[in-house]
Amino acid sequence: MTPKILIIGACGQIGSELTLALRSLYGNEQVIASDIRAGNEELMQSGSFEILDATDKTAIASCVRKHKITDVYLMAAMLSATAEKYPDKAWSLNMNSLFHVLDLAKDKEIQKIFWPSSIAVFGPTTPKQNTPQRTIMEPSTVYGISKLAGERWCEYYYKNYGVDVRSIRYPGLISWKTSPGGGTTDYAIEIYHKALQQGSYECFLNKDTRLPMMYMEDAIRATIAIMQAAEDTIRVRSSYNLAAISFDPEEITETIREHIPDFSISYAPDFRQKIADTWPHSIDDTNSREDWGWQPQYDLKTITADMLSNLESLV
Ligand code: AKB
Repeated sequence: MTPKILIIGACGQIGSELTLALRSLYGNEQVIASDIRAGNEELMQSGSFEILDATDKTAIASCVRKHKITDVYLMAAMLSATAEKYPDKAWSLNMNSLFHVLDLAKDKEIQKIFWPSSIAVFGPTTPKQNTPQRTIMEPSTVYGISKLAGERWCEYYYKNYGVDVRSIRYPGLISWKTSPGGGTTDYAIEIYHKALQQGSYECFLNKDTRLPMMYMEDAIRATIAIMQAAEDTIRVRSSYNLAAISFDPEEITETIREHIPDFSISYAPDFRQKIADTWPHSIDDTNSREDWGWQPQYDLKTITADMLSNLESLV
């Protein structure tokens, strides 16, 4: 059966690309986009859109009933850097929205949920290299605490109420279509914009801050793949580790210099350095590969070439 999808947070960095990908896969009329405010032209014109506050349970429930929704992708969240500034708001948005959707599935109003987690669930005591699926998890950021709590609730709703919720721990995501907002890994997008606009970039992380990253195309493919996988192949019901590449600001700079030889970088680490220092350097995603066939396609060189040529064509 073709799913009838509601995307909550459809105008954000992941949501906007996911909406278009799902519309081209299932048909425009099958995918309802929603967000607290309107999005870009392509998203608004390619299918139905609803103004929806992810913390408003009644509004989500009536949207689900109105459109006879089967699957919800809950993409609304406050990311790591912003969440440190607004802990209460971050907790309220990240947790309440999840409960609203989990409860709709528990009450059989929807059939399937996608909910994104993050490498932020790991903390300073987690092994940093090739971080395993199951390991020490003591996140020290508001965002990380909310994502870890969310993961535990997803597993709880699956085990106790049979809720079919599926989740991925996204690494830092790199994209050119929609800007990210309030993340610690956002430097890896800003750097391309500044390289083209002014030939230089002041980085808010130190040059050797190695973090797991992924191109948006890969992240969208992973999201669709986990949702299309047969129910019994999804054996991790908290959230799956997911990996593609890892690099630091110095390495991304080198690949940019292959296209813009006199690009220069300077370093002025701010409060986001403290966040990045608690996160893994690389991720072991064996479970995703074995359970639902995950395989990334983009490496740092192909990401850089694609980012620069697409951003260049926009100006
Ligand atoms: C962030 O930097 O907060 C996000 C994430 C790693 O979840 N990109």
